[in-house]
Amino acid sequence: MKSAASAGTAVFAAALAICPAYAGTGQSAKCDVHNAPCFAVTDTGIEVAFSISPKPVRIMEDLEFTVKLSRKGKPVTGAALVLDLSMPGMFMGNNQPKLREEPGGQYRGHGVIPRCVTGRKTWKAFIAAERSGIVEKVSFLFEVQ
Ligand SMILES: [Cu+2]
Repeated sequence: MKSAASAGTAVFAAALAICPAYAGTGQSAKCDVHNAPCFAVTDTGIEVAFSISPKPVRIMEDLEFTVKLSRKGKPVTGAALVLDLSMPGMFMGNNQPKLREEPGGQYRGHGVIPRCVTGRKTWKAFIAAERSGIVEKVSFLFEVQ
């Protein structure tokens, strides 16, 4: 592997090795939200880092959701974000924590992941970022505790 151009790139590359990148095929990247941010790259090269805290991530707790957008390591600002939390194959109500933009291409908000009556723990985070009329989409699958 070539040496990374910057520390940021190195961190991103290392994270990709843990969490496979979403390749724009309509599949969700699996992600271990309890240990590290989820990473994906959109078709147009926007890097998306998604994290939930506090960790481990538990249902029925006030959670903070953070999405960080960058391109080649530089912050992507001014995007309108939608974060949609759902369970694959099951309607769990509308779970869309509102994310507010902060400096550095970071978008943050709060919400609660509800309890599932079946006891299942797999959730999907769908993120759409709209900027200048272009919508970038990624999604991640993760397990809650
Ligand atoms: Cu459910």
